[in-house]
Amino acid sequence: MRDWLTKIQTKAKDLSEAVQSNAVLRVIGDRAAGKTTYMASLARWPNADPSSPVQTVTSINEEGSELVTKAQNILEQGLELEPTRLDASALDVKDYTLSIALKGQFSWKNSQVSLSSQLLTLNISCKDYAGEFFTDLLHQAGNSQLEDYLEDCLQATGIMFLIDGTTYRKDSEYANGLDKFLMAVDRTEMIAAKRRIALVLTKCEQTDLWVNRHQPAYLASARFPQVHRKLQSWQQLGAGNVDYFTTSAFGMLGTRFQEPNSKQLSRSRDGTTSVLKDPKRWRPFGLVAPIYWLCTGDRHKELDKD
Ligand SMILES: Nc1nc2c(ncn2[C@@H]2O[C@H](COP(=O)(O)OP(=O)(O)OP(=O)(O)O)[C@@H](O)[C@H]2O)c(=O)[nH]1
Ligand SMILES: [Mg+2]
Repeated sequence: MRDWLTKIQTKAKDLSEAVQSNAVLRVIGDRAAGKTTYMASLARWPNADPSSPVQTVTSINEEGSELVTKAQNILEQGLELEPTRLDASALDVKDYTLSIALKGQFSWKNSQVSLSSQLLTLNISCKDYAGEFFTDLLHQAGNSQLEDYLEDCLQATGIMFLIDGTTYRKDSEYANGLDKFLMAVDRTEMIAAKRRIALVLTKCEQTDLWVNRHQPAYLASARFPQVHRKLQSWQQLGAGNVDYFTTSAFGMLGTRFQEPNSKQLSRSRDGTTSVLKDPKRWRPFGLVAPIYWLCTGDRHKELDKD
């Protein structure tokens, strides 16, 4: 018995020496792709599922706390966040610092406690640009504000490229924007070896996306073939790594018969705008999987099941 207790205590000590992984991220994407809503939902982390590998999401700086307040005062009141403004200089863009704690996993083997994965904390600082930054890439060259943004973006080790999954008609526009972005990325040598780009399809509680949410690479290649091709060839050139994810900041309602927890305000070529249908039962999915991959380079099986 004593022996057994000592083993547990030693493991608990190992656990307290948690592994930390830090990353500097940037979120890019078209107007209304869902970038700010994604960040606000992550910071708020509403109605956490007790079986989720995520233990807590904590705001570390004031900007992060402001996001939580926005989630409570706007999203949870059934309203939309306002579009992010481009007037700030790249250095003044809000930098949200969050800490995401993942649970360690125990397993029992031959009456010994072993840790299959250690407690891990992902510390991220993440800037969420206005969508105009991305659309301007398409139309303007040599604009000094745009150059500043690009320069700032390249300080990051990880880029999250968010696309509203319902905007498949804009595939070629996105591919062009991405082309310009990747050209700028390739111009710099900085930390190139470690650069990762996560393509994240948002609003995947929409039925047509929801059915394929567990095949993100397939969904990206089917819906956004030009974007997918561009990213794949960038990866093949050895310039960096790419992976694909599906998410919804709003999530689903119900357990057996599920329906989107979103009330549509508009749907057009430019995408879908919505608000939460039932804010009390708000539970997003797929928010942490891309961040985990951007931080570690590995996919997290449990987070992918979300
Ligand atoms: N259905 C649905 N709508 C969403 C989701 N996430 C965001 N939206 C809606 O998409 C619209 C745009 O969301 P924002 O988060 O403001 O988009 P953004 O990318 O920050 O846009 P800019 O700041 O203008 O670049 C709003 O109507 C949101 O409520 C989601 O997961 N599902
Ligand atoms: Mg925004």
